[in-house]
Amino acid sequence: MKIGIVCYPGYGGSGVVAAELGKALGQKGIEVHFICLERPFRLEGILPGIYYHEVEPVDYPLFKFPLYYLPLAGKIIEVVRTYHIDLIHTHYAIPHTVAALMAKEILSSEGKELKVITTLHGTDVTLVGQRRELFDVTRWSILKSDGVTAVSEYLKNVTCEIFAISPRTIEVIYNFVDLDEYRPKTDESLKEKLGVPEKQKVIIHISNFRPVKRALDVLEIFSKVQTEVDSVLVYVGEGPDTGKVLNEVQKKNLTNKVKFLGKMPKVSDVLSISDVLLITSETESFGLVALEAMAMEVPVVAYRVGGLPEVVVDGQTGYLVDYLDLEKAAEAVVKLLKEPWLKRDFGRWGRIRAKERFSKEKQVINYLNYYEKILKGL
Ligand code: GMT
Repeated sequence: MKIGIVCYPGYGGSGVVAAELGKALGQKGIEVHFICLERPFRLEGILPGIYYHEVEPVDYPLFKFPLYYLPLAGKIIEVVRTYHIDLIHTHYAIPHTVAALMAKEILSSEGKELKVITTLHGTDVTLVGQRRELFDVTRWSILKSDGVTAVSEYLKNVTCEIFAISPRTIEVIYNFVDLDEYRPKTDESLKEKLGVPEKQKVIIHISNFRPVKRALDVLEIFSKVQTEVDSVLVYVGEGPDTGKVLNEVQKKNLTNKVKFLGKMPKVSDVLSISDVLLITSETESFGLVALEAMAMEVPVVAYRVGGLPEVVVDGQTGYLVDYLDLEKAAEAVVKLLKEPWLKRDFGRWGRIRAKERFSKEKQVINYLNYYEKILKGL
């Protein structure tokens, strides 16, 4: 089997899932061709079975913005023709699936049958796809794909509801974590490197700081927590709301208790010294970072939204509180920080759950089976 993967290469869950899936398929002897704007940040070095093809946006004085979607379709055609690819797997519907479907149509006129599978990741349905100008295009791309997967039951249901796409079936294939890479480890020097005293507890938030992540809520919750427990807040990632958070940290006089580490390609080191992961998203189709934390035995405190209840078990691997209930979220964090046995217990259950339901091995096999089904036209 030869496949093409189209994804956003930057800091985001969909790119991480696409890159990790591609690497795992390559290790199984499948030829995988990534077709992206840049090399995905998780695809470092020489990897078995992995090829990378760069899409060059086309600029011309007449255009207001460089074109991406059409050169992407052109690149897909070129790669499919050259390497005899059977299937394109797009991550994030817009505009990737639309470009792949255009390539499929063009190639069919020369007798080449190309299958297109779309994996919906979340905001392509819940935010971007709902914009009036993109709604019909997103719906069409879902209906015309040969196969569609969603990363949670929540996302499958919300997609069917929003786009009224029955009888189109959507397969749920959960996101996954590499349990060898994300495993608990003790390296005391990491805390020291961050300038955090050994006895101080660490609360961590990892995101792209888009408005949907509500990164300011994290600070509100932390400002309550730190009055009760000696702790620091570590922010990992960067994005549109970083400036707002920086300002608010200064206003609250918390500069010596809040650290900004910026973007990091791998978060396992920083998770290994964390006591609680805090997620305050308005919606989250899955919450890959919650799974990564659980795999590392770090309990999660989050709002009960989207697909998070499918990942985090309330009262067992973390606490889920009502949306915007900052008070309850702070109480939950304090409880976990004050009772080390509880944190340990939740952590262990988190890793067990990650292993049982969201292991890389299991989900990669699910993708492979789905590819075979679609290639056979079933
Ligand atoms: O908003 C993000 O965090 C980025 C976005 C993406 O497409 O990269 O994340 C979505 O896909 C991830 C991987 O499947 C999921 O774990 C995230 O929950 C989802 N984000 C949202 O639904 C907000």
